[in-house]
Amino acid sequence: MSKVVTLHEFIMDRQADFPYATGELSRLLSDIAIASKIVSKDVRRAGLLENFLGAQGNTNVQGEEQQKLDVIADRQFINMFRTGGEVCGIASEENDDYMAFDNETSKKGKYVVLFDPLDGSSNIDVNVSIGTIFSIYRRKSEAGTLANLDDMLQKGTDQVAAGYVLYGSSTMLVYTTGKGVNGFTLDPYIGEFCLSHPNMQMPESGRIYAMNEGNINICEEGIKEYIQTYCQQTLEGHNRPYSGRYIGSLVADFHRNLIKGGIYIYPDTITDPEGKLRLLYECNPLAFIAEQAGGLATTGRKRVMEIEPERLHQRIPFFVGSKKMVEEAMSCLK
Ligand code: AHM
Ligand code: MG
Repeated sequence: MSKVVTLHEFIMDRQADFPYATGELSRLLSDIAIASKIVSKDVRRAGLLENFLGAQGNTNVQGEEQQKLDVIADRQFINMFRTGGEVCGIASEENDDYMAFDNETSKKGKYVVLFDPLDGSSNIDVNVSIGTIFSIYRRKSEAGTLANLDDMLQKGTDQVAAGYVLYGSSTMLVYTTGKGVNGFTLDPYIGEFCLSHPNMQMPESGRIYAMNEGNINICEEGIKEYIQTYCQQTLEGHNRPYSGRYIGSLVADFHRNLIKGGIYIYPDTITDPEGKLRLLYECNPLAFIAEQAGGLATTGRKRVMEIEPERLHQRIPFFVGSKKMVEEAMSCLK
């Protein structure tokens, strides 16, 4: 039997990859793991607890209805970041503006975190996989001062680390620091994330496409062309063996495609001319992981990680997954 490697051990071992590391990033990743264990516990028991399921009764800055668990997860992560000492400020999909932590320890923190506390909100109440997505940057402002907007609006290529936690049939944490992608499964009996998916590689091509096809008539023609030409069966035969699989939780659709090969598409539409997904909280972190695993992430025209962000809640069209499939989809766009 091979030795069990816990996330904590793994993070400590990998710290040696960065000769000047002071341990702060390691501590931050460990804090994220702890917060996500608490959120995982809440997600697992939500149906049994009062005030955990259903709508919170207000909308977020993007006009979307917040769920109670969105808010619970958001508070849990913010609390961890505020008290951890490594983070000087955060921006979350659930909050209108970024937060600069004003306690003296946090002001010295080197990092900012941008995150979506609970992705796949529409699946919370129906016991379908949801997740947390996070992205870590080194601050640009001087240590000891308050974090500012420029710290938050950095390009994806500046990410120091990124990852997600999937609250699925098991809870998994997948992350990268730019040296490959590794996945850890939460062992509920010992309460530890253990290395289960070392050095994850996204297959170069796959057989799964994920898109909300209810939007097909309000997308540009190239999307329809891609789906019809590359993904769907023809009457004549079974020459295009793709399967449509759309969970409606980006993090779960992405995770499946990372393992099995596939493409996820959320293009711009007539009703959402910029697309739906958020550059900073969803697209950049998953783009970093996709690229580190050999996949691609584009807007259909441009590499996601090279976009210069203009606004915190900026949305973009998103094509992510197996390299060959994303290239095929892009070739259909004029
Ligand atoms: P959320 O962060 O509010 O949950 O929104 C993002 C989600 C993605 O997880 C998912 O892929 C997509 O929105 C689903 O949108 P739609 O219902 O329009 O297909
Ligand atoms: Mg989301």
